[in-house]
Amino acid sequence: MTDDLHRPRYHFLPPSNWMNDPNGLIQFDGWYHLFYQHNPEQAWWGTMHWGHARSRNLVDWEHLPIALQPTSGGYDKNGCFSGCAVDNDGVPTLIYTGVEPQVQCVATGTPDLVTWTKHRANPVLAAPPKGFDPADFRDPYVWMQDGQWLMVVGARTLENRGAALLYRSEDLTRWEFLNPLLQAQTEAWGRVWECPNFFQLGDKWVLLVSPVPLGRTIYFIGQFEGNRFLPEDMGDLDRGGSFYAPQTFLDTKGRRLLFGWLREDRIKEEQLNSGWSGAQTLPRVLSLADDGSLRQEPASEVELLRGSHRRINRQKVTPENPIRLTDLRSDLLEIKAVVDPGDAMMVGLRFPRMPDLEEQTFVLYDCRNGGLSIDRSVSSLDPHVNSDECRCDFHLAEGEFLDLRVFLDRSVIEVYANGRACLTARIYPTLPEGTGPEFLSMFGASTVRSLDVWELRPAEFVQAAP
Ligand code: DQQ
Repeated sequence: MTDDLHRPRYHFLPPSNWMNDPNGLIQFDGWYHLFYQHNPEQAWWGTMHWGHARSRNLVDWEHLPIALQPTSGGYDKNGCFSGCAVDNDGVPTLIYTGVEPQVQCVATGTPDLVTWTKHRANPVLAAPPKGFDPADFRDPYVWMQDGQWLMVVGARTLENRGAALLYRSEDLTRWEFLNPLLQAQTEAWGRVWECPNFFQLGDKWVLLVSPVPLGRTIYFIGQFEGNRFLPEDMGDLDRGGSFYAPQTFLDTKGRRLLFGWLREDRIKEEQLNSGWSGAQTLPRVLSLADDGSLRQEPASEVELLRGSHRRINRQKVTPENPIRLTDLRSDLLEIKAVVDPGDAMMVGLRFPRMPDLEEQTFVLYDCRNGGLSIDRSVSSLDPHVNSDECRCDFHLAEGEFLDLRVFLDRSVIEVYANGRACLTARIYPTLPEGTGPEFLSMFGASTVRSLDVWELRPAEFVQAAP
C-alpha cells in the first residue's frame, strides 16, 4: 500500500482497514501506547475493535495485536467503542463503552499491555442517570484526582442536547454519578457529546467534546471547583473539517499530548478499494498562552522525521516573484515560514502538481480580513472528493509576524499558525508528482523573514513478532 499516492507515510495508521478515534492513550513503562477504534474486516466503519500500537518516540510505531474485541453474546457483542487507559497502581486498565445498549466496561492488561481481560464486574455502569438517553452514553475518560477516580462520559439529554456527565469511584468499578459537568446551551453545540476529555492545563481546566452532528471538536476553558465546571472561553480545536474525536494524555515530561482522528474525504468505494481508511494527526502538545488562550504545536519528536533541509533568509516576495522550490518534489514535507505580511492582501503556500498544474492546493493567510484557509477547489481532478474550502478566523496582532508550519503527508495537510490556529484537511491529487511548493504574495508585497523546508522521511512501522 505504500505505493498508494494518498496513503500517508508519517501520520499514524494501521497496517490496513478502518481506523477512527484514538483510544487509551497512555505512556507506560517508557512506551507510548496508542489504541484506536478499528474495523479489522474492511476499510469502513463496522463492528468496533481496539487496534493497538506502541512507540518510543511518538513517530515510529510497532503494531501490536488487537487489544479488545467484542465478546459474542456479551455486553460488548456489537462493539468495543471509545475509551481511555489508566495506570491503576501498576495495573494497566482500559475503560471503554460496550455496545448495545451503551454501557461502560473495564479491562485489565498484562504489564506489556498486550493481553486484556474483561472485568467480571462488567458492565460497571449500565445506564446513564435519569434525564439522559441510554442510547447515547459513551466514551468514558478517567483521571485520578485527590485520591479518587473521576470520569466524564459523553451523553445526550432527553431534550436532545449534548452533555458530559461527571462520576467518581474508588476502584474503577463502582461509580457514583455526581452531576453533569456541562451541557450544550444551544442546539448549535450538538445533540450528543462524543469523546469528552477533561484535564487541567496550567491553572485552568479544559473540556473537549466532539458534538454530533457538528463533526468537529469544541474546547471549553474554565474553572473546576466543587465538581462544577465554569467555562470562560470556548473555540474550535481544528477547523480543517477532517479532525474529530481527539484524545489527550499526560506524559512523564508533563506534556499534555493529543492525537485526533483524521477522517477521509473520499467516497466509500474508494476507501474500500484502497484497503485503508483514517489516519491520526501528528502528536500535538497543548498548552495555555500567557493570555489564557489554547496553544497547539507539534511535539518536538516530529523533528526526528526531518531529512534534507533548505533555508531561505529574508526575501521580499511580490505577486510577480514568488519563491519557487522547484526541486522539492516530495509529498512528505515540512515547511516553516516566518512572514512579515507587509502590504500584501494574501500570503501563503501553493502546492502545484505536474505536468501542467491542473491540480494545486493553497494554504493562505488573508491579511485583510484575518483568516487562515486551505483552498482545495482545484486540489484534485477526481470529482468525487470533497473540495470544500477549510477556513478559520485568524488574526495577527499589530506588528506580529505570521509563523506558519505546514506538514504535507500525501493526502494529509496539517497546518499550524502561530501555535494558536490549526487546520487539517485531506487532499487527493491524481497527478503523480508535485512540482515543488511556492511561497506567494498576492496584491502587494510581503517579506519572508525565513523559510525552512525539510523533506521528511516516512515513519517506521514494524509488526510485532507473533
Ligand atoms: N466513535 C466511536 C464512539 C464515538 C465515536 C465508535 C466518535 O465511541 O462516540 O467508533 O467518532
